[in-house]
Amino acid sequence: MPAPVPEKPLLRALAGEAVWPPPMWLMRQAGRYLPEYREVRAEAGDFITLCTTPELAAEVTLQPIRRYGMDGAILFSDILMVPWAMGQPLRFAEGEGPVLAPVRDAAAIAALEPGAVLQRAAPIFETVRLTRAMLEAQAPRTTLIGFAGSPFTVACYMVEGRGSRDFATTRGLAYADPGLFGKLIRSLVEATAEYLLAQAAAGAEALMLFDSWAGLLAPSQFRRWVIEPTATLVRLLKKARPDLPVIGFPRLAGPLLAEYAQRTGVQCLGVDTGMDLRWAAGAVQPRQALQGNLDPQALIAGGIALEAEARSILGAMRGRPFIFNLGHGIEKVTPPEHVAALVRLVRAG
Ligand code: 1CP
Repeated sequence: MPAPVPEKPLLRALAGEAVWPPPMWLMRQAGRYLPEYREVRAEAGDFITLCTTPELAAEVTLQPIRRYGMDGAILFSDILMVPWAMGQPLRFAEGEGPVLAPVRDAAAIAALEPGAVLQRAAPIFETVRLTRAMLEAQAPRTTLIGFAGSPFTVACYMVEGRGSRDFATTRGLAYADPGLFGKLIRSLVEATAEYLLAQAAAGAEALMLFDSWAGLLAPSQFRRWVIEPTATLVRLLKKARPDLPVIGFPRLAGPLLAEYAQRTGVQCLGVDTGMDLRWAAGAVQPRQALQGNLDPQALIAGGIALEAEARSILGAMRGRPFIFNLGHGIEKVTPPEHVAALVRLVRAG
């Protein structure tokens, strides 16, 4: 039996259709550049409280949908909520980013509780349920995107204990003790599959895997710690939910994007700001959608610079399955009216 044709533009693009004008949303579209986000964030006090209070998290997920009518709404949460749900102590320090108790040896890995993820993350699944219901009532053409970090990128934060420019400790551990690092990665693959399937059961219609630090790896390590675990994860997802499209975003993958696209089984490739979209189109299958890749700095600048960049992306992607997005998360200093101007431009095709 052929799969039913979805009505939502973003789901149609993910199914391989060249929808035009292309559906759009922006990575980190709910966030500090929006005054209405800052208000709810202040009310919640703590970032983890915001992520685990379904009414507040659903509200901020919907803010950019109300303001701009985006085609995609991304669950408001964070990639670090998986380690948090595995019992790794986590806090978000003001102006400093995430801080975790580092996991670097067998004892620390053994202390993790992957089996507790579904129970601890229950408020996040409730956010998905609530958000989907609100979208059906208020924006029925908008697709709800669930997400998680990819095993490698999440492992980066778990091992390093904080953000880093090069995640040298993590990459060093992967070479020095691949058995131990592999154990952490396998445990993340399993926990992440369960976590994403629970989001899907709660109403997420597509899933995105953020692999922000994939491009730090040497090719041999990229194959071992990015492509292989992602392929396993996607297989687990597809076994349970063959209908569910997956967007993979191996940031800074460069030419290895082609192998990632071939071997992981994702329907859509997120393209980072530094990659030429026409090259990416040649590196993936014609029915695999691309998503990206406007420079967040062009969105901050606005005006003719923004217009030229957006038009060049549209020109390169017309006639193939495509989702307009940024090449990296939106910056805090972005003027909200520049986002409105971009939406008008993309909607005009
Ligand atoms: O106080 C605050 O408001 C904290 C800022 C913030 C926000 C708004 C953090 C802390 N996370 C988020 C939400 C978030 N993070 C979303 C949902 C919002 C949306 O897209 O609209 C998503 C999808 C993420 C994903 C995420 N978190 C990534 C992958 C994407 C990327 O930007 O590379 C990563 C690496 C993180 C970790 C993280 N969480 C927060 C920060 C500041 C960071 C980066 C830490 C670092 O510098 O390494």
